[in-house]
Amino acid sequence: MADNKILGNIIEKIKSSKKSLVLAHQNPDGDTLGSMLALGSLLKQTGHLVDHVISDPVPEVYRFLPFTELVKTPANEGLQNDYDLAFSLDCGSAERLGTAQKLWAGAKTTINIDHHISNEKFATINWIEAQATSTGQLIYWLAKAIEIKITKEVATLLYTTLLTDTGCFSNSNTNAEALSWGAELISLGAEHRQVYRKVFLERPFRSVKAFGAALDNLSLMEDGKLIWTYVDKNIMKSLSATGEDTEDIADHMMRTKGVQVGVFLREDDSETKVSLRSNDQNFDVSKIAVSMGGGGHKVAAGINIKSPLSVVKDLILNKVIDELRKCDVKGN
Ligand SMILES: [Mn+2]
Repeated sequence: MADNKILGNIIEKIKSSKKSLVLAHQNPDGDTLGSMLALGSLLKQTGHLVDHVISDPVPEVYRFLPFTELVKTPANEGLQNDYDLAFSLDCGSAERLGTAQKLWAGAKTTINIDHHISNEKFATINWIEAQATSTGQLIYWLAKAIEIKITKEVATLLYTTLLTDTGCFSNSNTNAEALSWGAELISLGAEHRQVYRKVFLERPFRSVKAFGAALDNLSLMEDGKLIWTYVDKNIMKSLSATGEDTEDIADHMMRTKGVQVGVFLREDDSETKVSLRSNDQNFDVSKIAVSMGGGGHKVAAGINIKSPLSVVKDLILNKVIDELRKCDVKGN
């Protein structure tokens, strides 16, 4: 459960303030976005004037969510930097706020709400709950504690944070508490079928076609332990596809039975984006990514390399094969 002392401080600040800024992280995902929009709505119910700001535009798959039309970029001329409170949602560090950092730093009080244990505690008040399923769960606890009615729209936003951070109730965040919280949100009117369809199923035609191209190019190496594929710049151009259109490919190819590591390459005019995946906790793809100037987690990492696909392909596959063979020698 929530840290009641910190939660009490936040509620006190909300009650004694009038103007708030709510911020999500760069390249927003369902948790940061859902938490930020839900908090914005709750603050408005308490009488606050609220600005919603993100460094990057809202991804197309999330534009069906309530209140996304309120989101502005930091360059928006209507923003006056005179906030009583600035809230950062689901960001591990101030850098994750991107170009919104200036607005954040200008607020009288900054409040950092997150569930990542690695959070850098960069605010006046830091509310970090590592056991929470999503940052959205902290917003739910806040709404309960401050006794604000959770509307159907807020329930839908919070359900989105839950569904995305549990990988549709499938990853290690999925437990009895996550499911019972989901049940509460549905009883509060969360549009659960729409969230699932929009975020996880429905894609533009160009995205489905790019997916097809990637499936067509799939190859196995190293006795089926390594899988890799690509979408080159000609295909991307002919489909008018963007990076968002190829986001599902890396995870999808990892469904292949027997596969330990996966590499997905997407080429554009100036660079090649590498996505690495691992099905094996002992094979840490973030190490490979970091060694080549990228970053990420054990099981999912990425690198952007300013070279054409033909060059990056050999570079990355050789590196992964090296690591796989080392891993085999160690007996993993
Ligand atoms: Mn999260």
